[in-house]
Amino acid sequence: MSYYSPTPEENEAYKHLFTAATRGQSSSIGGSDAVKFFIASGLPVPVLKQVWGIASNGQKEMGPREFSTAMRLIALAQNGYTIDENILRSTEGAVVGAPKFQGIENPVTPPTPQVPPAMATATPSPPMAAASPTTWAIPSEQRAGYEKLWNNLGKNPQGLLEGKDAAAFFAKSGQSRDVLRTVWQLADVGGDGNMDLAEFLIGMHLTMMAKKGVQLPSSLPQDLLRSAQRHLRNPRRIPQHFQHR
Ligand SMILES: [Ca+2]
Repeated sequence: MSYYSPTPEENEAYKHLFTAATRGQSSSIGGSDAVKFFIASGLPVPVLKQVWGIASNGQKEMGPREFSTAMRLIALAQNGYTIDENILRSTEGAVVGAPKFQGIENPVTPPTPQVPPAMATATPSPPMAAASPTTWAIPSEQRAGYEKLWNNLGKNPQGLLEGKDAAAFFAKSGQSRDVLRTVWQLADVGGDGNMDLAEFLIGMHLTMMAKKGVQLPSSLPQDLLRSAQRHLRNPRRIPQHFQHR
């Protein structure tokens, strides 16, 4: 069974699309109606068949949950991902927004690109640009979200997130190249081009703050560094220079 858990924004968009697909008259949609609707995505029919195959979980009708999964798959395909059996897992956290269907207006305008689910729930963005924070320390509930993201990322044999994978991951935040460069410079404390967990936590938190409109610091705040090191289960992963603080 494979299901996608949409972010709140995606959920709104998917619900709207479900209503559009069923004309609000049914709590499920059958294969032929679904394909008729899916066609408006502009994707090739073989891709749509794959979408149906994965999302329907072998059922003849799709309820909202299966439909949401289909919407995720279509959005991924529209963003250039190749749909396969493992696509939901391999794209966990990927930011693609809601799928687009010709002739169907999406009432929810999700910020494009959206943030990965864990980032989205970690902190609600305030409507206005935030002032400089009084502390850069990572609140524990946000930290838990960041760690979850970390756990889902592929690592090299040393347990490190490689630079190119980190770059691809942080690019999904939708932040500008300049911001991402600053995040990387501050977060790769060890300067080895890879990220350990502590460095990842720093990178995540800086990215979240930048998303909230906070100006990033020019050097790494000590309270951020300290909070990233705290509660590490495997302190041996911390680069040596961390241990002097
Ligand atoms: Ca590093």
